[in-house]
Amino acid sequence: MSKIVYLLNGPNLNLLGQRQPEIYGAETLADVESVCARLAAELGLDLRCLQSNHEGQLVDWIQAARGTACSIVINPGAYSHTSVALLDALNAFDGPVMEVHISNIHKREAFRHHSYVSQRADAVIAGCGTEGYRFALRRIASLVG
Ligand code: CA2
Repeated sequence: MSKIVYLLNGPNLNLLGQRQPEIYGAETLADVESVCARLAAELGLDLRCLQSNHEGQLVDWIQAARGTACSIVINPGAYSHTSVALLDALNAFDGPVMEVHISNIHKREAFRHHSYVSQRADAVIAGCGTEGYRFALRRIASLVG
C-alpha cells in the first residue's frame, strides 16, 4: 500500500509566522512543513506538502490524492466553514482524513464553530497549535502502518 500522505493547507496559511502569532504561533509554513516531513520519514510515511489560497486548487489536489495517497491531513482554513466542494471531494477519497486547526475554533467566533470538512474527517485536532499536524501524522502511522 502507498505510504504517500498529502498535507494540504488552505487559504492564508502561507502567512503563518508573519502575523497574529498570538493565535497561530511564530513558525512559518515552511518550518511546519519541514518538521512534518522529518517526522513523516521517521514514521515511514512519504509527505507531500501543498498550500493554496484557491478552493478549486484544493479540490484538484484532493482528487489527485485518490489512488495515489493513503491519507490526507488537511487544514482547510476558512474553507472549513464554507466549502461543500471540499467536503464532496474528500467524500470521494477512500483513506483516513485528518482535519487540523491550529487554533481552537470552538473558542472563537460562532461562525468558526461549524466545519463542513468535519463531517468526513476521521479525526479533528483543534487548539494544539502546529503540533496538531504532528499528532495527525502519528495517528495516520498507527492506522496505516
Ligand atoms: O485554526 C486554524 O488553523 C484555522 O483553520 C485557520 C484559518 C481560520 O480561518 C480557521 O477558522 C481556523 C485562518 C488561517 C489564517 O492564517 C493566518 C496566519 C497568519 C496570519 C494571518 C492568517
